[in-house]
Amino acid sequence: MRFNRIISAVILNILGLSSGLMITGVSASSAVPWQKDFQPAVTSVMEDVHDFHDLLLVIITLITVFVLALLLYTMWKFSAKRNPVPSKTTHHATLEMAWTIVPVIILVVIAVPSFKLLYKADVLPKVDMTIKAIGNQWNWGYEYPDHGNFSFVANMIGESDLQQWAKENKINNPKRLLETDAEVVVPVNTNVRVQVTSNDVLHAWAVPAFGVKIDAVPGRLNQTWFNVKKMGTYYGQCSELCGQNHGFMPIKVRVVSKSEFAKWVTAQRAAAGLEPLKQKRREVAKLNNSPR
Ligand SMILES: [Cu+2]
Repeated sequence: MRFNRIISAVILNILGLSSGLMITGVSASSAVPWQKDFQPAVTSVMEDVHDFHDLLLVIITLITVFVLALLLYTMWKFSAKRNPVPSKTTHHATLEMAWTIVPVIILVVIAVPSFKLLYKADVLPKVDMTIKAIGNQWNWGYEYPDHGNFSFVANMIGESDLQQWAKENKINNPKRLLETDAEVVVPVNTNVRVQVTSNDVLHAWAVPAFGVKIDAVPGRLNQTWFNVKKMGTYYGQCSELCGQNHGFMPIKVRVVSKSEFAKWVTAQRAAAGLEPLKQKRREVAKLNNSPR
């Protein structure tokens, strides 16, 4: 699909819609000024979204150019000047069959990768760990049920506090309206299930670079998954109009190595007053080995 990506880049550039991101492959974890194309993909689902988008852009461009050419040709060839006596033909069986069957074929060509992608995004593979995101007016709460069920709430760093916060946490170029006081941390190359729900109204948990966007519905548990291939910090936002502070409940996910994740979990468990994981595992092993 690399070919489609290049063609799509060319088309977007001609239309003046490209930020140039995809040609240079510059990595960005959040939206950049004047960006029109997607953020770079860091999961295979989002890579497939890119591919599908590129395929569609090529198809619609070909159709648009073809229809435009037909229109121009018809306007020129059958103008009153060149064609003073119009033909009275009203039906043409072959032509009518063609303009029915060809679009059907095009739709089938589009439907196959579309359903494949829907299925891939919707059906969870074997998951390695689960996190839970809970929408609140106006922040996101998180739980780590596989790691002792510690939880935290991530609030946005307000604009007035941003520079001070960045200085204290030694962060260059903090992102306005995207930074949070607590981060979701997940390990790289791991199938992570995200369970999403809400405490009050509809919200949506979305991280564009992951190709993830799922509604947070009160009283209901939705789930999706991602497997991030590249370590880094990725940003998303609540993507369901949820009220006056809808634009101020960002999502910040830090993807780290597995060992760094284990260290983070240990620190979170300690902060929550839970015993370290290893000790607990040893106790479970002892229990399993003891005679019953
Ligand atoms: Cu919301």
